[in-house]
Amino acid sequence: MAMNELRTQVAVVGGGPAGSLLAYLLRLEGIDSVVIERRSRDYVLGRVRAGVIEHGTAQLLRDVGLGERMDAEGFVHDGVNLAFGGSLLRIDFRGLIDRYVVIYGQTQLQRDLYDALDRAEIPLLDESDDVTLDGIEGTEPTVTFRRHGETHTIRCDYVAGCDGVHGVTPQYIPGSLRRTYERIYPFVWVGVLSPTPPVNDELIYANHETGFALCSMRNEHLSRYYVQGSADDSVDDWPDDRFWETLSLRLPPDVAETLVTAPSIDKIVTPLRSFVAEPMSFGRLYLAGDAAHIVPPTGAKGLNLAISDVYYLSRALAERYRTGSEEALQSYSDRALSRVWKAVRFSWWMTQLMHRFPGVHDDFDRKIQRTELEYLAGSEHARRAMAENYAGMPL
Ligand code: FAS
Ligand code: PHB
Repeated sequence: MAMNELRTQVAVVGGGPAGSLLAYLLRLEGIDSVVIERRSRDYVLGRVRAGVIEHGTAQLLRDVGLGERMDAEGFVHDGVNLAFGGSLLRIDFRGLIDRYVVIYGQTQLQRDLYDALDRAEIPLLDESDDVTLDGIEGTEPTVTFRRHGETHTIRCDYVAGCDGVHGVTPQYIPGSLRRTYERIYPFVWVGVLSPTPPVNDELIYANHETGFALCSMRNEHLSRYYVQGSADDSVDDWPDDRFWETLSLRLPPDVAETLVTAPSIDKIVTPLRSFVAEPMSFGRLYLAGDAAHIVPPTGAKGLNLAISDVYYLSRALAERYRTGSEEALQSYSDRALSRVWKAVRFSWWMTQLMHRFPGVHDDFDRKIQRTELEYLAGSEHARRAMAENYAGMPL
């Protein structure tokens, strides 16, 4: 591809799940795009992040031809478990609302997405730095960036800001228009990937007096575990021994006794916060995914929201190119935010329900937490509400 001066219909900044899926969905609509990614392809493919694909998201991926490896390698889960008071409470998605989730790592999905871009010959310009936008209030915005020592400019009709939590595109929404909403949680998640069989065949979210824990997995030989840590913790504060001891303490005894441990093969410390920036569009710039909103991973929503955003955006762009109407583009932000806020609420609710809030929660708060869990245990309606949020609200 002759570089320096490029022309495409949609310039996509960011080659994570949002950007790469958007480019692929646009191609299915006959719309050309170019993906500009700061990191190397291998770096992006090496990131270990989310693990839960919502019912509707899984169906969307199948509908657009991206479900084959997910269905071959992913695990359909009909429910999830909450651990408190030494036992498990199962939330039965299938029995309550006839839905399920698929356990399939974001790492694997990202691989599928990059393979799809390659098959469709959609340019993924990785290792692109210093991205700047211009002309987003006009009809031919540009994206300028440096790649392999040269400066390039892409002229386009629209720019999609899919550059995540540290992205540059959100700054092109004028501060006078931008409203942000944030909640920072006073703790972190310490995440471990271990070459061990999962302790349970479904996920376990544990509320314990010493803190939260989560048991997830990637396959029958690879487990993904998290424990709540202090807000100022770093990976160095969590040697494997401490991690396994804390996880084991926070699980019901009959579960903990079957826990298989091994040296971790990946370890991260990730802060938890809720963040939404409105609006998600300005001029010819449209934001999607973490570039516009962040949720604590407690509700397993971050990846799924990135996918629903680009589903709406791709359909709005398709309508524009098919009919000339910009109506769907004009309502994109409101439509995406309506679903975003429902996921933000649920992620906040799950986080409030399952964690200890040092220096914030008092005895009253802890009694409310326990009562909420016991209400779930005693009310099918309450479990149905949780099931429909966890398995995913309709697209
Ligand atoms: P991403 O951040 O995935 O992708 C943005 C891309 O843009 C990145 O590849 C980045 O390199 C690139 N980029 C950034 N700035 C750029 C620039 N200036 N120019 C070009 N490219 C640029 N979600 C869950 O549901 N469960 C989890 O357990 C979970 N764990 C997470 C752990 C971590 C450490 C992080 C950061 C996120 C986690 N998430 C989790 C959320 C995560 O899955 C996101 O929701 C998901 O990756 C969102 O996808 P994108 O919006 O594409 O953003
Ligand atoms: C994961 O498997 O990484 C995972 C699962 C559920 C969550 C968060 C992360 O809520």
